[in-house]
Amino acid sequence: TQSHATKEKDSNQVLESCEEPKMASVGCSISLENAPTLAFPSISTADFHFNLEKASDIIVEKVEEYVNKLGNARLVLVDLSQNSKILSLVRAKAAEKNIDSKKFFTFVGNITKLYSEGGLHCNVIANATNWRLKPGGGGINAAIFSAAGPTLETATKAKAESLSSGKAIVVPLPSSSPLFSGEGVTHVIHVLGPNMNPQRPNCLDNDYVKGCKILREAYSSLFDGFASIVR
Ligand code: AR6
Repeated sequence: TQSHATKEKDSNQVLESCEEPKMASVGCSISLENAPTLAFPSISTADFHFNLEKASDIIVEKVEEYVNKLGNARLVLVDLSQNSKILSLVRAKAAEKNIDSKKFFTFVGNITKLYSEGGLHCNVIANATNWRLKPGGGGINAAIFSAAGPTLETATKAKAESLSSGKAIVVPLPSSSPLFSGEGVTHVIHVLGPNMNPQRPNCLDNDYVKGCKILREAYSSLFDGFASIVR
């Protein structure tokens, strides 16, 4: 809609010109503002202590692999802070590849308020969860379960009781959830990444051969899950 497009374009959440694609010159390009969009966090790089250089390589590699398979759908890497190191690393590495900046970009904002505060419409959001698929634990998992309300927990339980690392699970969000009505989110995809934090379950003790393999699997499962919704 007009107001939607205006809101997205004028958003002050857009902090760098390369973050949110500008409208191309008139007549040259179709706007993707209402295209199916997956907003996802950098999996495992905060509470799970995964190395940022290695994670950023894997994010760019997996985005490059999937972005053209997804038609007009968009992939958006989100983080809370303008100073996010993972966003800078990914932006720099993505710029060296032939990735369409209308289909993949980074965005600064709270993943639970991308439309209401950032004007960015994302119908699907990814959650970096825990193996129990339970609310809490801090980070993005706590934020998403809390913003979505108890219906997300119920809908998640109906799909699975637990998740193994490297896997993702697609959960349709009930329309009664405030994330659905307020933000336009129709699905949450829970992803469990590799853990390098000794204080958390299943720590890989710095085994980055295993860790990188699992992180690649995690992004593949996430993007496959998104593809299954887009189709
Ligand atoms: N909006 C956007 N990005 C966010 C938000 C938010 N509201 N909150 C955090 N991030 P993390 P992990 C970014 O720690 O490393 C949980 O306790 C954050 O800056 O949430 O995979 C789970 O229960 C970082 O870039 O996930 C698991 O036990 C990214 O999201 C464990 O943490 C992921 O940070 C998973 O750890």
